[in-house]
Amino acid sequence: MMDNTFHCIDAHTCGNPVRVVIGNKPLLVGETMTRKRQDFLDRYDWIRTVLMFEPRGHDAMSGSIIYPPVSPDNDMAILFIEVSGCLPMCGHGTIGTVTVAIEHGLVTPKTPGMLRLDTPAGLVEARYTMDGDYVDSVQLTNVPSFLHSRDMVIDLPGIGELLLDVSYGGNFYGIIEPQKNYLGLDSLTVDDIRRYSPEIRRLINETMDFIHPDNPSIRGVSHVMWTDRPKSEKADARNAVFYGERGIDRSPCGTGTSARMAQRVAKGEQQIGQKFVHESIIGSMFTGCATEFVQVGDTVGIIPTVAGWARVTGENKILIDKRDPYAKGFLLA
Ligand code: PYC
Repeated sequence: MMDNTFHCIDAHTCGNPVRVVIGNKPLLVGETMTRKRQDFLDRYDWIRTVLMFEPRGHDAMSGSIIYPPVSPDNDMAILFIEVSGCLPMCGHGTIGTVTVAIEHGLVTPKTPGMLRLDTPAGLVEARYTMDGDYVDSVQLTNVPSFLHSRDMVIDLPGIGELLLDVSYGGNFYGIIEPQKNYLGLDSLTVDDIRRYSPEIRRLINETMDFIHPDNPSIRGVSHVMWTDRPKSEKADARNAVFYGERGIDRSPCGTGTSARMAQRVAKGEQQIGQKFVHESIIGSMFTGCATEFVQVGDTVGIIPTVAGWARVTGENKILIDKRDPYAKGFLLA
């Protein structure tokens, strides 16, 4: 029987929350992070809803649980928890988790300045720089990313036809660029993004079953990315990423940036080795690069890197009072 107290360190990565659970972690069964993720969902999903849903979390809440590595060559494993479930991979979550783990001495890197991470989507390498006792920045070498489908057309009630691509960067993304019926981010309110995106995701998933060729547990478009030209002169593009039922990423989205670079490289809009600075809905930035081509199933994809920073906001001892009718959390529909 687990006790009812969860020790967490709260942080944010370029504006998006990362709640890292460091105490009272459930023991998970399975030889891989894919199996452990399924075990968590089968037996311990209540921990996710306790820590991510209101009143302890919110619509865009996100976090992780750190585990020992599944392979002895690696440094640690990460299980991602967030409002919509357990993502196979989360870029902002990894940057935040690495920052917390290093700053709080939760892991001893086998190679100084680098952590090899087991995630449900595969191996991710994180290189970090220090500023005294603090982690200054983290650069991820993410899982192979690829453009899955291009030039799909959906008919969105109230808006009309939208042309979009589906690309993978650790999660599957529907990517919508400015066009006749979408004039750019300034033409949408936050409420518009929340209203249209779930419907778009539903329509995309109706067209076919999006399945990762090497890991069938990763399936379905979960995220919708609205793209635009940057506001900052330092950036190459801007985005707003929708996830869960109402979440909008405040960071430029690590798996989204990876998916976007895979799409851009496949369409000849970005070269291998070229820097890509991605700006978020709040103006924070990740620096990405497609470092090389890689084969993924029948498709040529890329190996993406994504760099950003995270800052710790506090230490959090989260309690569950058994008398609390909202102990397991709730979300507004
Ligand atoms: O950074 O990969 C990411 C991410 C996914 C959902 C929110 N952020």
